[in-house]
Amino acid sequence: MPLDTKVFVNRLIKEHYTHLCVVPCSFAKYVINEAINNPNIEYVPCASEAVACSIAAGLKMSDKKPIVIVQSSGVTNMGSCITSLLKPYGVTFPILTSWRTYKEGDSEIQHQHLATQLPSLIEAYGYEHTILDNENLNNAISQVNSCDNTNTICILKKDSFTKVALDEKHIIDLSKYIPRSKYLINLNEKFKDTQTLFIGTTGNTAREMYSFMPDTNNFYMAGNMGGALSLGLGSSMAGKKVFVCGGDAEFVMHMGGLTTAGRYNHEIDLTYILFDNESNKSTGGQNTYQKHLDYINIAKSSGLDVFTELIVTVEDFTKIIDKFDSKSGLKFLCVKCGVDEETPRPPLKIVKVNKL
Ligand SMILES: Cc1ncc(C[n+]2csc(CCOP(=O)(O)OP(=O)(O)O)c2C)c(N)n1
Repeated sequence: MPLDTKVFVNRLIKEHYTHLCVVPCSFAKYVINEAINNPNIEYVPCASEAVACSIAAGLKMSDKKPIVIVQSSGVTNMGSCITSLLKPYGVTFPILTSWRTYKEGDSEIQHQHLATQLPSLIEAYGYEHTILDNENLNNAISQVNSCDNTNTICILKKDSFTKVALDEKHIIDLSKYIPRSKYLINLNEKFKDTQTLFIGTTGNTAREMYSFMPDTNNFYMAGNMGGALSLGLGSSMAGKKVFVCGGDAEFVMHMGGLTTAGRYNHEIDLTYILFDNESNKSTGGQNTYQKHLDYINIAKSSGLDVFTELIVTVEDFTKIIDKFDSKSGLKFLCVKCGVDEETPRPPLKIVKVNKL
């Protein structure tokens, strides 16, 4: 029996927890929905797990009671914060991580290593782990409380929480935007059977490329979230013509990569297409809450050659892709897109290539 999510979150509130610092994982989707719905705990969407951990440390050191929720793949990102801030300064708060399992053919390649090694990673950080009791609420709450005072990371198993839908007011309406598939089909037409390399970022971007760009030269980066631009930079420095198709959550995860890439503006041929659907589509569609960001100006001030208008039509998309295709440099365009139906993951044998 999964834990009743609303009761679980309300018990956390009763225990005076104040903030949930989160990078979404589908395993924690319903806790995240409840945290967004519930006005008595603050949902803090974070660009990366490193960011989540540092914000939580700042909150805890300032007498608040934060909880961090992340995916196992992101525990790696927290390594520096854990080993060089939390441990030496004796800062503790509950860190809840999903534990993504791995089944050949059924799971993403990014989860293979930690599917067995997550406990060893936690141990290497000098922490212990406990698996959240998803059958007994009182036990679960006391486990979270114990993580608040000790170096213990709490692991969440799949299906630990009952379903909670987002309240209507938090649901994003993207119906006025053209779905991403239409833009990808357009790229497929233009670049089919060419050597131009398309890198798709983790999440639904790469998945949809597999369905809608069958004839282009694609690399599906199902993992290393936030690293796609830098992967593309390396490849373009080696002489390849590269397009990176990214999502808005992936774009910000390691945004420092932009500043490095910008330095090589005049030496490479790389175009970053940001597909902004305002959400983490692949982990449950949570809002990224990034309306405060001006992606185009962020890219511009990092030294990229940007198309200054937000793209909302396939006609404009085609024009600007043609223009960017005909000149080299480090180029950036931002497409506001709607949401397609879920598409299948590319099969492992297609993903698992180590050459671009
Ligand atoms: C380091 C790390 N943290 C979290 C995740 C879980 N995760 C996978 S995809 C994704 C969101 C992707 O959203 P976006 O980049 O906007 O693309 P979309 O799926 O919306 O197209 C998240 C949070 C992950 N794979 N790796």
